[in-house]
Amino acid sequence: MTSMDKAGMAMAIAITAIFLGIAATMGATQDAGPTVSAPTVTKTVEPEMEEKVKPLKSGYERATSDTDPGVGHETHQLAVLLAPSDKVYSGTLIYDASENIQLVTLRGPIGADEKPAKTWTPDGDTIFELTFVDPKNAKGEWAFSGNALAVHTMKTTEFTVDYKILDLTETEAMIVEEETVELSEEIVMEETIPAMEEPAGPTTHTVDIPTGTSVPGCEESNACYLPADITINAGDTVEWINVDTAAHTVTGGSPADGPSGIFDSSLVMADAVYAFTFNDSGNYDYFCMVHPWMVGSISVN
Ligand SMILES: [Cu+2]
Repeated sequence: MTSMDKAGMAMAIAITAIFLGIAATMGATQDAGPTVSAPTVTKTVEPEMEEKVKPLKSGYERATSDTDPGVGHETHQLAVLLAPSDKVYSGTLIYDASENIQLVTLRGPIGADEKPAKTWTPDGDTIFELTFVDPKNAKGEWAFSGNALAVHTMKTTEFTVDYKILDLTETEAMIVEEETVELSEEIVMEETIPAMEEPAGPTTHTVDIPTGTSVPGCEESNACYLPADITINAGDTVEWINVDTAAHTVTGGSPADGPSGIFDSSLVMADAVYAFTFNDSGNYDYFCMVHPWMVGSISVN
């Protein structure tokens, strides 16, 4: 039992006692009949057991996280709720986790010519488009669509999530021309489900600072920031997540010309996040002051 439940129960008992007290008083003043004494309310205090595992509510399933198999996500935890499939799932996820979680869907594998804002790969070759929503809560619901569904934390410690999936549909992935139609239909469907979604206005884009970037090598595949080059709209925010164990910076400018002064994270420690909102359109190069081979760019429409 949570302390919340206990508080609620104590309050219910207190209210009942007050009510019975009033009833007894009224009975006494109205007909001066026999005094009704309120029954003694006894509450059995349950022994304080450390309930580490809460009971699973009916209709829910429980999943436990494991190390995120994604490249560059080794310090994260992931619980896969719907395993990657060639079918497109959609539905509403109801979740109740042991800590704040992020919500993830994958779409793919995608073609090499596609350049989505955020990707996830188990092996460096098979690339999925990643949709990553951080509602900053442990409990809620999410209307999702994708080839896989998972929940995630940026921690190394295991979490559990109780969940159920409402209105789950599975549709065959179609050839590319038809898939466009398929996806737009799903978007319409999602809009009819009131749920926590990324708002239609300015959005937040996530860029990882991957592990191992403190030694040269990532620049060969333009992977020192992931993705290194993204296009956003004016007013959007970019969040850089340092997935690496080393500290890095996100500094506007270039190693050749030095800092532009437009934005500078200063040192972003392991697992820390730096965010900057780009209000003006233009091209913004940036680099890491500590590791000058690390470069990226933000193109703001
Ligand atoms: Cu760096």
